Amino acid sequence: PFKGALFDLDGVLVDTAKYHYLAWKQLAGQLGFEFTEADNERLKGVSRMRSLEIVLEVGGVELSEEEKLRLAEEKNERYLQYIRRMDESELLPGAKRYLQALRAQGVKIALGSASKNAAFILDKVGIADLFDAIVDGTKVSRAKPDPEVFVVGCRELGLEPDDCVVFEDAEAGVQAALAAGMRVVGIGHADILGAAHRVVRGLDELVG
Ligand code: G16
Ligand code: MG
Repeated sequence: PFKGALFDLDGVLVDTAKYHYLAWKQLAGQLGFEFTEADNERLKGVSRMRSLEIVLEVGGVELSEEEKLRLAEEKNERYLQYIRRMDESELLPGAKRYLQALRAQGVKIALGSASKNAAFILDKVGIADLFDAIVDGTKVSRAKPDPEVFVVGCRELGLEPDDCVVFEDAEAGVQAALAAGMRVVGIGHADILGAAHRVVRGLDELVG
């Protein structure tokens, strides 16, 4: 019933949130404050620079623009140390099978992620070749809940918004998809993703 599927990365296809968390926590430690897993929830789906601002806000730290750029770079270096070790075993349950099933049905597939490391991660976990288009933080500048990432993804697939379904784990991502005029499947809990047309616990619920 749909021609295009747009997937968020972190929280839908892989759990990179745990590596973002470790990298941010180390950075906070270096600046002399605690950064908890509850604080980390605020970073999901949020861009790298905006994430840094939230982390600094948690620690009550104020820095110059130049210092912030340096710390964001440092965090990314730490994050990449975890990402370089990723392999297919880190795909979330059902992710690869669902992508393959959609392709077999002729559905076009795009990535719609805020991450600047998205293409590298898809490659590491061995699913890059299942995508017809990759739209990530290197291609778009407006963060979710702005619909830009999904609007561009849909256009790159050569489709219209009402041909597309978005798979998202973050509330801001669900809002972005709705603002783009698309149907949305929330991945996670209905208490957070209630605005989605349907909510499942994971992609494994969608494959037989
Ligand atoms: C992901 C994560 C965010 C992260 C962002 C940018 O978004 O959920 O926590 O800050 O990417 O990542 P990077 O520092 O690699 O550019 P998404 O949209 O894939 O859920
Ligand atoms: Mg996500």
